[in-house]
Amino acid sequence: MLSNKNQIITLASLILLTAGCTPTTESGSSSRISDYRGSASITQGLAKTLESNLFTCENGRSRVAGVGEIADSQGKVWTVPADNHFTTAPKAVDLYEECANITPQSIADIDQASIPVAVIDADGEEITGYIFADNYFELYINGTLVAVDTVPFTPFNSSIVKFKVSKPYTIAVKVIDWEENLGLGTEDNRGKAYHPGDGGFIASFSDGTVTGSDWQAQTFYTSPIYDLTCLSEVDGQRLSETCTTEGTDDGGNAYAAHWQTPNNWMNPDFDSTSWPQASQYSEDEIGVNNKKSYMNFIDKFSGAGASFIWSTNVVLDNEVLLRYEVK
Ligand SMILES: [Ca+2]
Ligand SMILES: [Ca+2]
Ligand SMILES: [Ca+2]
Repeated sequence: MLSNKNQIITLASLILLTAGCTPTTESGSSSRISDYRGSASITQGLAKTLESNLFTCENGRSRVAGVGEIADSQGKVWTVPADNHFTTAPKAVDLYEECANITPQSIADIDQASIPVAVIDADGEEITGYIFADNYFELYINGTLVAVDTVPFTPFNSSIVKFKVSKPYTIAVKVIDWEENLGLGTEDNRGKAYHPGDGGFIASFSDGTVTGSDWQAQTFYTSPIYDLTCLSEVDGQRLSETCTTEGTDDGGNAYAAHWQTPNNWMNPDFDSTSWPQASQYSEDEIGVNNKKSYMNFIDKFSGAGASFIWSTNVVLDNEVLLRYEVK
């Protein structure tokens, strides 16, 4: 019976090939996992929910920020949107967080002297950082997890951190563009059930350090992908520039590309020479002009000379690791 069935499938494929057609997968995608030749592990479809929601807004609306897992064809299990320390790590202090009723008009309204200081080096310089992430960040200084974002998904918030460290020092940041449809890289937005959200990260520090294209950015999770042939890799860059970023109402069978994060990626001695330089994005591209959590403190962001950064694809790359050495 089985061999007959296989013969029928082979025959059907031959007929399609003869007719000039390529057999498609059940999802209608024009590629199969077995045809993919890149370095990523590929998963397809919705992840299993492990944590239904990490954050509830006490004062307003927030998108559900869940965590899930999904296995690839080798059986390796991937956490989506990414492994994170939201429930266990020290939280950054909010500059602006409407769920907590923290809505100052400007930096002048912030009592900066009261911000706790994370001590990396007791005899180091005390440095203040101002951070806005779409959607979530985890900040490491010299390998120590100093603070994580208080809001994993939405509403958009902004943060202030203080740490004491001696130069040179390494800033390493995990940023996550969160997702509602776990494993699919999408959210219900703009009239589409599977709309790919976008990311973006900007920060300035009181020692003059700002985000820009001299930072490094590498992606570890890219989704949604509907045609695996749009993924490519050049000189360490994990590219998806020809992949569609359009929303759809039929995104349940999307593919996702995953790469293992190195254990020591946040440490000063981690060799990140193969990582690409960060890509810069404008405020218009990230869409912050209606976000008070950004605009009320704009002099600490673009006004301080910082630029929005991400990997090469601010829409499809959902887990990105950033590194920068302050000399
Ligand atoms: Ca956030
Ligand atoms: Ca995205
Ligand atoms: Ca987002």
